[in-house]
Amino acid sequence: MKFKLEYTDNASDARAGTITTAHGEIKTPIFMPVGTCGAVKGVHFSELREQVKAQIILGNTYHLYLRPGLDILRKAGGLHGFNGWERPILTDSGGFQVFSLTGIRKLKEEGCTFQSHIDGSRHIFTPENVMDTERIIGADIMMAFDECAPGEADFEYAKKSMQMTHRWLDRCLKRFNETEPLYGYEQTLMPIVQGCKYPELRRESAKFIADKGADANAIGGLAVGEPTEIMYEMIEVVNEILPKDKPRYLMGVGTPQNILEAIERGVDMFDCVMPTRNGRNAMLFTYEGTMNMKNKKWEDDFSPIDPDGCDVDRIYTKAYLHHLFKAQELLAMQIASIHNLAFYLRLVTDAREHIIKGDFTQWKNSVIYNLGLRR
Ligand code: PRF
Repeated sequence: MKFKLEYTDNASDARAGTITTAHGEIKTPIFMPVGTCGAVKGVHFSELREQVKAQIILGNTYHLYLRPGLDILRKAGGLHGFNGWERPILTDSGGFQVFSLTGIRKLKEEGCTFQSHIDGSRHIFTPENVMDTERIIGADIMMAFDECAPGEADFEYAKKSMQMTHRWLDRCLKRFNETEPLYGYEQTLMPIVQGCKYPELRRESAKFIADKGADANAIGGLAVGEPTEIMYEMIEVVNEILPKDKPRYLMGVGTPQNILEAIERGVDMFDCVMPTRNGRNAMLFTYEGTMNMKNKKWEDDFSPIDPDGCDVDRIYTKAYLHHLFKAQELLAMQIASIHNLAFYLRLVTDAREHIIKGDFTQWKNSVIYNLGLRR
């Protein structure tokens, strides 16, 4: 994987660049739709390509390992072969899902034992077997196996957890370097900075990660319940240390506001379930803030969802979408998911254009103002 840093903003740390992978280019800043089980919920790949204009999607090691399982994935030629998505894929390592989805789990130096949320069966994830699994899934970008400590973790817990994530990273790197891609194209391993809300730990972690010289670096352990201002401060502390010539990925973030603030602080890549999950709950994101499509006020609003938006935004009216949600039609969730993902991609594409044009901060401030208008 290569990264070309093309523009840096004069007034902030915002940057625009191009990542090149075996499955094509990604223009940054970028938002990556979440396709946990190998599918972006409610959205066909044709819609992801043509309307959303997604350049890369996410898969999840935890979910794909449990179902369909490694035998099927290997036989299919990896996730690309299985689901037919031809563009880049990134896999999260399960380092977050094991901790957030499984009730009973045991964390040890060796790895993490857990019970499947599907059938209760017992499994263990170690840095080594997670690397092997991510090789089998065959994503262009494989995330390291980490512990995402709870937002409220005290300093001692946070420190021990971060140190273990660092030891796990060394084991991930060793296994990654000892193994080959299975399907004939290059994969890259992305390490993850941890350290909770403690600047001292964040600095230590960022130095440790930067020293590994990876092609790209991630910031984990944020947006887990800490105040937003603390999250922004941690991003600043970490980005001060992470190399400027490598992409930076803020995991699991966030609202349109969060994404713009993080871009301003030098983050290049994002993912979040919010556009699809909230979309399925009738919430639409727009440049004027959010809209609840179940609200009666849309009942007789026959204007398009967004005259400047993607196909679904121009084809369907607000009144019709309101009706579909009321009638619990599946199409409601599909339209809202496509709209929201297209909006998120438009947000990062617009951010990129303004970084290139040189007026990012000004644009960002006016967008943040407008995002707060409706509610
Ligand atoms: N680690 C991993 N995946 C993640 C996170 C993390 O810390 C987060 C935290 N926001 C989201 N997804 N592996």
